[in-house]
Amino acid sequence: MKEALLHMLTENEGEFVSGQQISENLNCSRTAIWKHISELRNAGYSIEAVQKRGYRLLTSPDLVTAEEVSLYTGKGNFGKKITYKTSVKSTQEIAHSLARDGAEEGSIVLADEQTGGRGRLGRAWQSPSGTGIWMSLILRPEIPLQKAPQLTLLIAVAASRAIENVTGIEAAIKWPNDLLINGKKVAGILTELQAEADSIHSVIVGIGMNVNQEKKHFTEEIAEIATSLTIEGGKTYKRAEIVGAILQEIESLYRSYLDKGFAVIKLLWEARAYSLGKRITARSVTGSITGYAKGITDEGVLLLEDDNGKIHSIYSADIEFPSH
Ligand code: BTX
Repeated sequence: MKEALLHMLTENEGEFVSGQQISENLNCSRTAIWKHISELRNAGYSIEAVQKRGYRLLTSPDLVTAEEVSLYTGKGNFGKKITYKTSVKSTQEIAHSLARDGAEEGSIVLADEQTGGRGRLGRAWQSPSGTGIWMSLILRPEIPLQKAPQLTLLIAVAASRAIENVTGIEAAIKWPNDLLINGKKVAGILTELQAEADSIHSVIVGIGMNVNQEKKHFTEEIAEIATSLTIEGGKTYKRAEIVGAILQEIESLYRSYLDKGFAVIKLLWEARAYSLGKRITARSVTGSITGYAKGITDEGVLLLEDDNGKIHSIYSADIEFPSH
């Protein structure tokens, strides 16, 4: 109801919508409307109320609540089910539990703040309140287990396209899961599976994106390596709009991927790849290899040629750029 009311006010932003129109459209009493208007105002929406004219939305806050995000999700199915929390340890945990309980594909979990946001290999992901997008998306692809890494690349392409659509800024992809602007990390992707033997029950895709942070918001630990859309674009952005764009891009690439396979995604990925052709060091738990990044395989595996001309397949690693 609150969501439908916000939709009406947003569609007519700057114009008055009469109480009668609202109560007819939403089939509710004047008292109920007033209650929801008060709630929206408390959440930061500036809504003018004038007798005999009705309600007019003047400005809306930068929120990633279900009602705000639903304004931007378009006609697709992704983002139809939104779980929003003000503060959580990690949206991944909630999404895992929803997926185990049978949540449908395209359901998302969003939080304004994460107190224990996680990256790969148990690393921490800084997710302060009011600044970024901290989101987990549930997918249920019918693909073999070994193809799951392709999804990380697909998500990276989709997130990079979404950034470009909304802000005009180009973000490059550093294999496998970082989005970089001017060499600094603006977003990270964490793909986790619920699977058994060789079948996937669900894929929980975690996306962390720095949107409105200023340099001073980053801790010393990441100040030199991290950036945000605001730092790069010189203005603030509506997080909900970017969430909507990410979901629409993911859904369209995902449908094409399930239909036609990885080839198209691979081309799109390569066009945005930051590390291809560069000298890199791939560091993993088993050791590190330095050489030239030659490309990715149809499975999404990184190919690295060492100084003896030997090609290594890298399934999982952190990529660094050696200074010599
Ligand atoms: P990653 O392991 O590739 O990156 C983690 C590393 O990135 C950290 O060790 C730190 O150096 C750096 N880092 C930490 N926070 C930030 C930040 N805000 N911006 C830039 N660099 C940072 C990347 O893992 C995957 C991150 C996924 C995060 C999402 S948020 C929603 C979902 N919930 C959750 O707990 N994780 C995912």
